[in-house]
Amino acid sequence: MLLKCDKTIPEREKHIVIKGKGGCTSARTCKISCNIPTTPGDMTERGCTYAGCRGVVGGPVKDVIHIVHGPIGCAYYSWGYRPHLADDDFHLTYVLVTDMDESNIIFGGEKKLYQAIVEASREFPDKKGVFVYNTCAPALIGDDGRDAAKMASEKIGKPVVFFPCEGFRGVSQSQGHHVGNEIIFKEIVGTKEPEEPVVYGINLVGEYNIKGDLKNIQPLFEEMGIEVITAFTGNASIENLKVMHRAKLNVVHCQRSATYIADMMKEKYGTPYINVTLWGIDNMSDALRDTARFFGLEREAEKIIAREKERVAPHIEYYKKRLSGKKVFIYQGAPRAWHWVKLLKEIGMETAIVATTFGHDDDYRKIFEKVRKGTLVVDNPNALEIAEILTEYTPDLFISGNKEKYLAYKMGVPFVNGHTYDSGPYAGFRGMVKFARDIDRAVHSPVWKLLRENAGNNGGIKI
Ligand code: CFM
Repeated sequence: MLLKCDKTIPEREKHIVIKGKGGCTSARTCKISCNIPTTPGDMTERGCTYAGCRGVVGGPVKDVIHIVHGPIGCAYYSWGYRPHLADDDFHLTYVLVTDMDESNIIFGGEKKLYQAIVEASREFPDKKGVFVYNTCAPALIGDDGRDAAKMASEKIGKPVVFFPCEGFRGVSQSQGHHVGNEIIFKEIVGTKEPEEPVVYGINLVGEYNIKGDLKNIQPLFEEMGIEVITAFTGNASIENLKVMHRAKLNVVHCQRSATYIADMMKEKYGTPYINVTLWGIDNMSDALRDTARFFGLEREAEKIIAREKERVAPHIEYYKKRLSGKKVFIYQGAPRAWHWVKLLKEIGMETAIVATTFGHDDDYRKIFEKVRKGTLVVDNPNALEIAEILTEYTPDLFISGNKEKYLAYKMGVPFVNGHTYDSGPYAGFRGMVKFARDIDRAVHSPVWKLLRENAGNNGGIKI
């Protein structure tokens, strides 16, 4: 369908679908156009390949120096917005860039990159290696950054990993996840053997420790007797990545950004993987159960699940009473949009609108499987569409990110940040209580009533 604001971009029609209309009755029959280039002129909110590689997959690695090879803006705007925490937050503290300027564009930036790597590793001698992220500018002029990285690696005696993640490579940040997975797999994984043989070891793949999610998850696996070799890449050390090929099982959480490495490990090392969701009570229980089944630790898992469920149940009940029947609009990068449909039902909420920035067919299949008839599904929405949806479809809650937050506030729509979390962490059993509390606080904030009473017509914006 075409929204009113899209009269001048009729191409948007195939990106917006209502489940239950026009032959869209099930995950099999619902078709939506996705993962294709954005129509020129459409103000997409998508990021670029570099953003997906540097900001999502490579960036969280805590003990390497991250250097951006490109203009300063590429570095600055990719720094500091995603709270992928670690016990050493070096990677979030510093932003390093070769700062390519006009003369480098004319005469080349390879020497500058070499120098930057050598200088940075002298400045931070305790770091275990260097990750270099290539941007559009050096790629377009034909810099051989890979060669500069190789020479610098010989000079400093540490690994220098070059990511060819130039922004223009893909249609969104999703391509950057792929590049990040491939380069880490090819250049780091398997370069060392663990000191002790791994027996009950897993990797949590696609778990980025947003606002400390891992502290709600990892201890539960450990309590079952399962060692987490690495979380790819939340709170990850390059040393963890080197030995991740010895894990017995990959437990894949973000299935958009990290299934690539699980597939590559399966092919090369025969490591099986399972897909899980680590948000929500039932999802988290299933994740522990499925992992336990692989190792024959079912009894241990059930004990933990029962204890945690009992602990959170009264809280969940409390919020369920307050939130039942509320209508939600979820707009996330991709997987969280489908991960969260079931979890919101646990607190009585219905998802009425779902949108993703860079979802692929498999993400939308999962969305269409989970949502009920009448749900509006939107691929790669622009700001005008979001504003129209907020006014015409009047959700009781909008779960989205910083780019949309102030639009929602101005329009008087309760909002929770699903990317970086309001309080957080939201993963695991205890995280679900925090998620519910933040939702409750947003939905029942007295500010909305005051706004309606005092702001009157509010400049024509319907609230
Ligand atoms: Fe995976 Fe993510 Fe997401 Fe993602 Fe992201 Fe993110 Fe996201 Mo923001 S890795 S795809 S590129 S779950 S940063 S931690 S919240 S858009 S839905």
